[in-house]
Amino acid sequence: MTADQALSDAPTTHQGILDFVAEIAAMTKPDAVYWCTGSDEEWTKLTDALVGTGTFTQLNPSIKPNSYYAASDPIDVARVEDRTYICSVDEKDCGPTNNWMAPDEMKTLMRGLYDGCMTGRTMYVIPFVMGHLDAEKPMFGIELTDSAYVTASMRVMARMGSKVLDRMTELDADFVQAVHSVGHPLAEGQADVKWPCNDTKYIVQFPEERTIWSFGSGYGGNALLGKKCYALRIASVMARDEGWLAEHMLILKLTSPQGVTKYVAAAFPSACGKTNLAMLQPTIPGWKVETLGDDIAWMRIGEDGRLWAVNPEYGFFGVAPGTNEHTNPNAMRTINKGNSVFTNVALTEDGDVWWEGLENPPARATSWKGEPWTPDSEELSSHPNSRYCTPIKQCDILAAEYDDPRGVPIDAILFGGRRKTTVPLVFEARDWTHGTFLGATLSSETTAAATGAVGVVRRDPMAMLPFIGYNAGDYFSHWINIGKDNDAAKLPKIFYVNWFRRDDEGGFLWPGFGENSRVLKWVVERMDGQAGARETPIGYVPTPEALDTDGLDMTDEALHAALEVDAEEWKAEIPQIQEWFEKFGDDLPGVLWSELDGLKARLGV
Ligand code: SAT
Ligand code: MN
Repeated sequence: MTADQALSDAPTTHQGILDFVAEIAAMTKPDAVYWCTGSDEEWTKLTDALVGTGTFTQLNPSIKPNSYYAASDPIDVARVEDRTYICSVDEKDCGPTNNWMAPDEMKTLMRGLYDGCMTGRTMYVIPFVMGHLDAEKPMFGIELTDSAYVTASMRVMARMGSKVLDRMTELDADFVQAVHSVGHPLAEGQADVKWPCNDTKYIVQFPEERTIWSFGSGYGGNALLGKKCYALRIASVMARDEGWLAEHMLILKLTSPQGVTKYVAAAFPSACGKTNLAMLQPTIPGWKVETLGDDIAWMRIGEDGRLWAVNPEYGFFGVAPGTNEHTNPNAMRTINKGNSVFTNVALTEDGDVWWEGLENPPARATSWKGEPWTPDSEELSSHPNSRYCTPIKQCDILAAEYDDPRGVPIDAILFGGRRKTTVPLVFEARDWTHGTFLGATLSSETTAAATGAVGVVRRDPMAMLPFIGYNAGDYFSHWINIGKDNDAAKLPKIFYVNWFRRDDEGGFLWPGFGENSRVLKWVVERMDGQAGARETPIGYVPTPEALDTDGLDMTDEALHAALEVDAEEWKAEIPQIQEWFEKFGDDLPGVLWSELDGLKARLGV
């Protein structure tokens, strides 16, 4: 496709955008180029087309208005971490936790894959902004994709369309270049498949160029490039360079019965209940939670010295299985309003969706694999990483501050993982550096959000292991420096939580979900110097009396077990942490070794 053909409808004079579109169109050779406006008519056209190709099934409008069901190819259900690369100029900048290839080598390889890869398809040009369009420095991107599914999903997940493009043109703005192809060209007359993708997949970040090249997958985190690729991997590099933080964190607002408001950010690995915590419905009387975000927080030190957070996204991309009226009533209300896309769940006979853990199993349904399913079936109806994609504005408990480009000042940061043993329900770090140590050594059992074995304990620093766009050792230093360069008293207090500790029979010790409000209450009271805690080798753990257990159906024994710090279990962690730190060689900040020495000394090893 010539530049003239690619740009014939271009609604912008921004030379950088025009050059980008012309270059990628020349390489990928789509049949047509379409500039997205973000309008309702466009959504209708896209979704109609997706129904036409069989990718989408429209759900029953009287149950879920304007909503669609999709089932992916079974080889394309999650992020592919082994196919994800940070192609920094210098290999050292990618660090020991990422895959690396020299940028030129990767570009040569991918140009081979991209050559003609959009033949028979339309290339959609999606102008988007992560965060607010009227932010002091709006964070723009252009995603070029040959997937209508991705285009429709991007409209839910990010602010996009004509308004964004006009502003980019007006400002002659810099932007992140994001290229995506499903890698499934269509020869003349060749019929499309429901879920085009390719056995070969590459999810590649070029951090210095602020560029993303993705190939072969249509799945969320691999294909909606504003999300993990931009707002975490590329943004973490920008944040390092500019002195802020791009983190895998939810943001919530907590109001006490006395009307005192606190803002909490919390990092958990994918599929560990972040969305549920973000929209938690407290079980303790008088407390109120409002949400600002469920996945990503961009945090900057404000003029007042506090750490201010915004959610750069515009929608929720939540794990469906396990979501129900008990675990997340607010998510249920949000998705029931419609305007949503459901992927890899089950489709019921009345045109609704269902997944494991949802109330009222249907007598019959079609599984995510397209097979007949009944409650007696041995196979799951839904993939464990099946997702709903729904507009954040539909959430009844969205905090009004969501619309404030300055964001909210964070009072507490929680780090959490999924651990059957060792880690108590909650404890407080001694200070920012100790909190950074807790984040840097965060561990969790793996989940279905990424391909690979499930249930294996791995270190997942700040829940950012798959998302740090540079050397993780330098990332830890960056965290330490935020503490050093700012007034510690104004920075958030750091806590560590574990909702997933088990008893000897394998049952969960803590009921979780809405009851987690009791832990949030302790956190808030702790910050105000009111809540009791005992000092342990790992930090400050609530005394059983300090935790509000009024009306909670839990034995004293279970409560003690949930809060226990077992020195032997922690001693067993030490060699694992040591081994983890050794990976980073000289790049690991020395103060983290000192923190480990401190822990060892307190444990008496
Ligand atoms: O990577 S996704 O954004 O698709 C989901 C997740 O892992 O949080
Ligand atoms: Mn996530």
